[in-house]
Amino acid sequence: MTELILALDVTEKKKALAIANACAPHIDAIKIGYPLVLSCGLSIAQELATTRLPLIADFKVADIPNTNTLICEQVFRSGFSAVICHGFTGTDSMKACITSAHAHRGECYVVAEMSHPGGKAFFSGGVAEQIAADAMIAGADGIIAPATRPDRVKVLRGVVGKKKILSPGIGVQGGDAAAVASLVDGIIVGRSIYEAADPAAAAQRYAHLRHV
Ligand code: NUP
Repeated sequence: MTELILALDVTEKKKALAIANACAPHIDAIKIGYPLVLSCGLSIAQELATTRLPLIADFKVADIPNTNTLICEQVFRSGFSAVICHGFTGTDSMKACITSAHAHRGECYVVAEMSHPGGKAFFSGGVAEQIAADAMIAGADGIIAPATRPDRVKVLRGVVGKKKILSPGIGVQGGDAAAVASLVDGIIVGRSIYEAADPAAAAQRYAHLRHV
């Protein structure tokens, strides 16, 4: 089953809560990043608890192990159920996030390759494969791989096997949800839903991909 994950990158609390609640019946999780947390605070996680959906903290944590632990402890104490970290920092830094996640019965996803055009500059030449392999060794629950490059998702699937792949880059970034949904465990959609005139209807339009 492929989950539909809403990337809630809006910065106005009222709007964020309204969109989340309207979309909730059609989605499986909400991903929150710096835009919303920096404008509303970590307490937004508690306010979104009414949706009863898992909340993923997309902080792309990328520091030394001790700092990563301190960051992740705040994330999980705030009510998030998963965190996204970077992998180029090495297995010790990744492990700090993974250990913190698992101590809180949460999950940790590692960015293997980014979806934007510039993502090709450094996440190339075998780097993404190595990050994905290291993430598996470190015990990550899954990776982030680009919906904008389904061929790369297929390659990275070969590295992570049955572990989860969550995939952003659909819609505004050019990725085709239908082309990638069957390859991954979760599609991440932001602007195509939250910028729509009717976000709930937009989410519903992706909902048929939830069970492919
Ligand atoms: O490689 C990545 N690409 C990406 O777009 C890794 C990410 N975490 N994201 C995030 O996914 C990005 O920060 C945004 O929150 C979401 C995609 O949003 P949109 O392009 O659908 O609006």
